[in-house]
Amino acid sequence: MTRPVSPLLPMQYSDEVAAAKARGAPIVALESTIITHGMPYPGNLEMARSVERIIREQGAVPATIAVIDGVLHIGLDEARLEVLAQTQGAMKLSRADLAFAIAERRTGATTVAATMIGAARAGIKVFATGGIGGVHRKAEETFDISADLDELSRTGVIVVCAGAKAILDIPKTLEVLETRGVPVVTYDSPVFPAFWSRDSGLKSPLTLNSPAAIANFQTVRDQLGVDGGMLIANPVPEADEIPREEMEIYIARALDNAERDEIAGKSVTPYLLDNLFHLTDGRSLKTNIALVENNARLAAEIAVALVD
Ligand code: PSU
Ligand code: MN
Repeated sequence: MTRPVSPLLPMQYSDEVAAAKARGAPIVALESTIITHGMPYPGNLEMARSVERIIREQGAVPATIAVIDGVLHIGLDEARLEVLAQTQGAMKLSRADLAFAIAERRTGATTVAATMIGAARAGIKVFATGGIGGVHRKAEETFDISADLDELSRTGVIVVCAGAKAILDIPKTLEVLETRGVPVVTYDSPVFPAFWSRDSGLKSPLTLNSPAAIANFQTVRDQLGVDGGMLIANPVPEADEIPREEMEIYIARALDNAERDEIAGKSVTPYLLDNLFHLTDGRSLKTNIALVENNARLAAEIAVALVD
């Protein structure tokens, strides 16, 4: 059972999220592109279920966001989550086409950018994911810069990730975030993490050591009238890390394959993620799941701190 929200926008809260909203409980948004385009089945479903459980264990409520048959869902029940995890051919939605999918009654998964739009529309302030999109390597030729970065600059949601994958140009990604006025805060470490690895080799612009300090930083931004999102980078736990030098070999191969296959536009990120999954014999998936779980925990702690 879900409840319609607006007579105009086809948007539905899950019962659990509707109840959390009514009592002012902390809520954590989750994206769905990571489920449909980021990981293969059944690992994707396993991951989606476990992050939801972790968020509940921390005293917050999970809200996985997706468009199903033209309805923007804020929170998916178990049956819908299971169907989505096995859906072939779901659209990959960003700012440009989120409304298109709703208007045309399509089914699509939300990227970081589209999830931020849905979360903001639903009044959700914190969102957990794995890695954000960014400036691709050779962007000076391809102009391939993820709409996630623009969204972070304009939409007031705190996004917890594990840094950026080295399939991207991480220095350029950080430069764009700085230019657009997006705070980049690494949790409990002075170095910016690179998804599977704790160290990208780059210093983090900002560092904070507790969920309360992150919540307080956001409160002061609000008081100052500085709008837009903020990026929290949460390094993968040491036990689950894959060293940077090791990943770099696979990444180089995946990038070569993408060039050979002339992959461009929206397909680039999913292509590279799938390639890396196969190149590492699925080993990257274990790390991927561990870091999303780690981010879900921190995001829930921040959401709890924000309502305290
Ligand atoms: N990076 C990852 N894993 C992902 C994605 C990015 O390490 O699953 C997904 C996210 O949904 C992100 C999107 O918002 O890819 C970015 O796609 P693009 O580069 O096309 O903007
Ligand atoms: Mn792109």
